[in-house]
Amino acid sequence: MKPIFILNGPNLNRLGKREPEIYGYTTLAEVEAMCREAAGKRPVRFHQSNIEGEIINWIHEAIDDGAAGIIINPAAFTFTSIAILDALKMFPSPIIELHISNIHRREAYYHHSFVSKIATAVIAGLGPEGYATAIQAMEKLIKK
Ligand code: CA2
Repeated sequence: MKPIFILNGPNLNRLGKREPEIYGYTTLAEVEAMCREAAGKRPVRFHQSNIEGEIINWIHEAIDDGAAGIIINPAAFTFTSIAILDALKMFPSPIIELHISNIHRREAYYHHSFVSKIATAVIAGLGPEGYATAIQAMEKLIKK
């Protein structure tokens, strides 16, 4: 069974330790465990980096390994990175852009996503549980 990649951008390694009123108390390790449980038999490659190039390299890996889908929370790179957008354009299978918070309720600089230009679907505002929702939605997209 082909894997899904779950990619997380800068500062998300600090999840659960800062601004819990926005992001909740769940840590990224707990999010990863939740994802593996939600995915069942589907292999999950779960990564986080504060470095843009590492995220791009994992997107290339997903392309080369024929991944079934990518769920990506690009964090601040959402609003800045044409390089991540370009890498995602080369991925032929479903892409879900995910945000823990509802970025559209926040400051204006969180409103324009480059990644949304290529994403199959966008999930925002469901808190850390949004990752499990994204995995369920991804399975449906893969079966289409
Ligand atoms: O809501 C999200 O998932 C975000 O992608 C998180 C990003 C933010 O730049 C996006 O606008 C929305 C950044 C997360 C900041 O990292 C934190 C980590 C732990 C606790 C608080 C913030």
